[in-house]
Amino acid sequence: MNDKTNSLDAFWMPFTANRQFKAAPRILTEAKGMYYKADDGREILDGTAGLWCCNAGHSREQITEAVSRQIAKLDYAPPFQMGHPLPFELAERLTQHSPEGLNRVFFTNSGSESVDTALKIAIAYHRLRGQGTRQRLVGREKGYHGVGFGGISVGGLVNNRKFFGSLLNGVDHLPHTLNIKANAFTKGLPENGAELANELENIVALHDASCIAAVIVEPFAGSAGVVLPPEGYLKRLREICTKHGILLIFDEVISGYGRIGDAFAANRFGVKPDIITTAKGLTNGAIPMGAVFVSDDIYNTFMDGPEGIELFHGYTYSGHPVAAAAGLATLDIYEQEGLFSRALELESYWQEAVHSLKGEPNIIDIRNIGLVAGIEFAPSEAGVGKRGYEVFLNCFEQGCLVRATGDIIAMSPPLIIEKPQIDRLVESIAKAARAVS
Ligand code: PXG
Repeated sequence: MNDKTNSLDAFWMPFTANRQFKAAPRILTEAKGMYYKADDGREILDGTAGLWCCNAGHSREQITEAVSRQIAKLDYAPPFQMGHPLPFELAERLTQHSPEGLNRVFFTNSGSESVDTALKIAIAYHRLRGQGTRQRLVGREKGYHGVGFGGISVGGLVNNRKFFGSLLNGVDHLPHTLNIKANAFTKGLPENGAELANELENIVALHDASCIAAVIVEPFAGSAGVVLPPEGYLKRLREICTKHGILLIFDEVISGYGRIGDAFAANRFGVKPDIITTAKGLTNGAIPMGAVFVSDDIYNTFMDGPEGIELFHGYTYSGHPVAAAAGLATLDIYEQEGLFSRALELESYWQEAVHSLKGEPNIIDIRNIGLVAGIEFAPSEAGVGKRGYEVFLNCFEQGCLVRATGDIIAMSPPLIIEKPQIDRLVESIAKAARAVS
């Protein structure tokens, strides 16, 4: 046997430049509160809540203890034709925060599974109502809905699609809403672009509403580099969906659990979808879990169907006891510490802080909502994404973790962040912008 101890070769890292990383690795070994610790002992201020998931900060004792207790008490129970208490309790508790009427929860293990679950439920729902021709799905350019075949088909990021063949049939895409020319450096939601939702009418005109099952969008796009909905856009989308009997799915894998100052972006924007997909912040990132919220109407349609199993869908780990325990402890923290409204409390401070970067070298747009910011750099001559990556590396050297998507730096810190830490994150980007320009 070879001595492979500490070799980085075997692990094929996800969404990572493996060769580049393994030549100069960045390894995190511990985390507490707002900080990671790297393997060289440095403290790293977390500007990304891990990957948009550790909303209550890291290694929270309540979660650690709940998980430890649960794994010792009931490590696993089959979720098909059997039950255990925790997912019932968690679903009930979660629906106290979901939009009115979205009171039914299907558990998954990730955002990608939540998305595929939602798309399947939407198509099956129409079939049960005698509208089986409604099979088409509508996504949006720049959308990210995870990496399942359903998710990449409705998604709108070319690199996530182009390698993987013909994808799902019967998918259309709305235009994205990023318009830097018209909206650059807008604080909060951009004014221009609500009419882009009308494009759905053209898709309906092309296929007929009787062929369309659902529209799926992120209330704001995260992975594409923080693309916000123009004022009035989501309301318009809702109106058109309602008019044509099309289900509206909000993918809140990033926007859920307090990211923009409410438990769900749907609440903050005052627009009620028929289905909400979530994951990430559901368990504070500690244990993988996702949840799909569906309307009573959808759930009842299945319950009024033929006797027996109503939905032939589910995962071995749907509602896993340990994940559900993490979810309950996470929700306790969110509620006890008022974290669902904290992003709103900090929003204006955050907004002014990130917009103070205007004028730093090569910054062409700054976008923000809640505790989210996207800082867009002009691409360098070396190629698209190179400058963004250099800024990310420079921030990391300074002890700050931010996320680069192409030439956009995204920030989404844990909701427990304090103002001096906001200042520090912003300063690190200013310094990086000057250093790499
Ligand atoms: N939907 C949305 C809106 C997401 O943001 C997923 C689905 C998929 O979730 P899972 O748990 O299957 O990964 C996501 C994931 C980034 C980044 O850099 C964002 C995600 C994942 C990785 C990186 O913005 N979001």
